[in-house]
Amino acid sequence: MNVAATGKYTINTRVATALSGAYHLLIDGVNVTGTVNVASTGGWSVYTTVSKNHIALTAGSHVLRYYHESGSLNVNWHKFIQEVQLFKDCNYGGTWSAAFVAGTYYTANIVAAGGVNNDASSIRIPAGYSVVLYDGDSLTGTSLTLTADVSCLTSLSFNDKLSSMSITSTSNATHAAAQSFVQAVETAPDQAVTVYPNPAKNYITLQNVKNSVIYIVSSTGKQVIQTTSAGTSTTLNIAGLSNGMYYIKVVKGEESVLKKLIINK
Ligand SMILES: [Ca+2]
Repeated sequence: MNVAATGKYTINTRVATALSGAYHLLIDGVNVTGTVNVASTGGWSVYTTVSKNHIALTAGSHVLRYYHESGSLNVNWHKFIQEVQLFKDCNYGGTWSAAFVAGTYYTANIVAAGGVNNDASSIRIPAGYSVVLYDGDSLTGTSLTLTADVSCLTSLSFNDKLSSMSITSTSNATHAAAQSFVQAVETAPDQAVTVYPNPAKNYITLQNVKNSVIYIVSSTGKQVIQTTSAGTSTTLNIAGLSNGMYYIKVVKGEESVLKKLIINK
């Protein structure tokens, strides 16, 4: 994946399971989420969003890996949302910084997040947020509304004054820039063809594949299965395939859909 801007990120992962499962995410080989346990969501296509906050990412190219620990999960997509970040010094530096998702933060909350009262001098505000700073605790006193980065709060007469703040996410759409850089990692969420379970062990079921040709290709590009489905749904035996990442290509007429498949036995 390509990270547009250095910062702290919330990673939202869309998952569904009729059973339960556990996974973690690795970035450049480092487990950044810890074990994430998912209880039954009520069905293989009943999706819920799991959020992991304050993941540090630097600008540039990184390798994101999904590691399936146990159970069975359908994983639909990962979405990265950059968080608001306070810094001790101007120009986003200093001996402390603290990251925040949308919400209300009194002095105690800012301190709990790693910040210091009356000490912030710069703030990162990604597109899609509105932040109101207050010089008193509990959203009191002089306030300042911001919607973009400020490299030095001295310029707005708010240096070393912040004691509480309110962060509002103004639009999911404006987080698209953060989301777009992972679109190659997972398949699009709304394609009609569905595959479950995914990650899988010995069998997978594909739905909405009437009159389609189905190919399974290894991550190195080797075709390992080819079959034709006459019915709307088909179940394939994949017991002979070893663990790893595969692509499922479903071709119907002139349309084709590519889905990622993880095999983990
Ligand atoms: Ca300061």
